[in-house]
Amino acid sequence: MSQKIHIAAALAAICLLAGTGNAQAQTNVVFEDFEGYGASALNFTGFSDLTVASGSVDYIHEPDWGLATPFGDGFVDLDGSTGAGGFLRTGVFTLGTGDGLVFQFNAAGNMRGGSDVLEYGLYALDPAVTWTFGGGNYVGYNPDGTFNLQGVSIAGNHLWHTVDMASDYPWTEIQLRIGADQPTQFFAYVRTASSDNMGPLIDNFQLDLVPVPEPATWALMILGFGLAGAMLRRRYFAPSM
Ligand SMILES: [Ca+2]
Ligand SMILES: [Ca+2]
Ligand SMILES: [Ca+2]
Repeated sequence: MSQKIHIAAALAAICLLAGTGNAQAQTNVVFEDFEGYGASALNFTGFSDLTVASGSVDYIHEPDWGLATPFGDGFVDLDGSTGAGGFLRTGVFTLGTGDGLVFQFNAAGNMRGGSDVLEYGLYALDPAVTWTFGGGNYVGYNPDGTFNLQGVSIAGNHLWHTVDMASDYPWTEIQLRIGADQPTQFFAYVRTASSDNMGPLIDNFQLDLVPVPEPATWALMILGFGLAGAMLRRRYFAPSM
């Protein structure tokens, strides 16, 4: 067999393994752009992938309210119309050991007056599963494209961050990245303690799971690259036959 064929075979093996890696790529499990619910509705609870666990939220479909959104016509006022701010959460998802997640959404101030505190975070269902900075289930916080741990709070199985939002706080992407070093059942949430029926605005609520490749896959990929490198060296540096 010629060296060219050896190299082609090695590259094909690498592509195959890379393909295996892609099959484990980021999996979107929640994406809620709030575009599909018809007319605006106070104290709305009919979201496909999200539950109003306490308080209330309003579904806004512009131009009904005259508020600005860069993301289509539909979004949410996190403080509904019952005088009790909403707690909006996902269903329960499971992270395996070594898996990660990306939780992100867009948020803005209420655009009507006063200021609110927006809180978002994660709860692990098992109180024995605790979040930590580094040692256990770890956390990275990414508010503006920068990756750091600034501002995140942890108390056992509860991890959260709060943002003070003046009414004119501009639409901002908020992102939380987590990795698990133990099997972890969890849900993600946003909530506000606002109780004047004018709360932070929320859009594009998204949760992605990011499985990490199995160690065996990494070993095969490293082996594959090593073989290709060895064959390329032979091709270009071995004495001609
Ligand atoms: Ca929207
Ligand atoms: Ca409201
Ligand atoms: Ca408020």
